[in-house]
Amino acid sequence: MMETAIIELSRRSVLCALSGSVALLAFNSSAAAQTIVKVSLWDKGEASMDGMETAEMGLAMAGADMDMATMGITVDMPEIPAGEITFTVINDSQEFYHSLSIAPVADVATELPYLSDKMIVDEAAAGTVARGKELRPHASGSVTVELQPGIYILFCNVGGHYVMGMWTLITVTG
Ligand SMILES: [Cu+2]
Repeated sequence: MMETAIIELSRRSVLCALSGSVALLAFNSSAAAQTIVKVSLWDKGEASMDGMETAEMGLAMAGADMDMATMGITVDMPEIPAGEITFTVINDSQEFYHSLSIAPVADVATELPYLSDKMIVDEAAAGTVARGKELRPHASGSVTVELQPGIYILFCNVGGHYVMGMWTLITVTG
C-alpha cells in the first residue's frame, strides 16, 4: 500500500505539473483512500493517421463510430467515486506523442467546442478541468484533480487525435 503511494509520488515529482501539491498528496494517501484510475493512451501505429483530415469521430460527431477509431483512450474504471482522483497515464504508442485532458460533459449528444483549423478541442470553451503534459511514446505521468459527480470526457488534444476517436467518457458518482 505505502509502496504504491511512494512510486506514485516519485512519478509525480518528476512528471506532474502540479508538483507543488506533492506534500498534500502524501498526507491524503495515508489518511484516506486515494482513487487511482489507470489510463492508457494508444494508437495503431502509422496507419492511425490515414483519414485524419476528414475524420469526424469526436463526441456526438456524425462519424462517431468508435469501433473504427485507430487511436483511443482506455481506462480501467469507467465509474469513479467523486473526490480527489489521480489518473496515472501511460502512452502505449510506439511512435506518437499523446496527452490527457479532462472536461465536463453536460450532454453526451452535443459536440464539444472544436477548432477545425487546428483540429483540436477548444479547451477553454469546453471548461477543461485538468490537462497533463504531452507524453512521448512509452512515457508515463499523472494528473490529479478533484471531480464533482457528473459525466466527463477524457481526450487527447494533440492536433487531429480527438476527431480520430481519441476520447472516452467516465461517470463520477456521488
Ligand atoms: Cu493523441
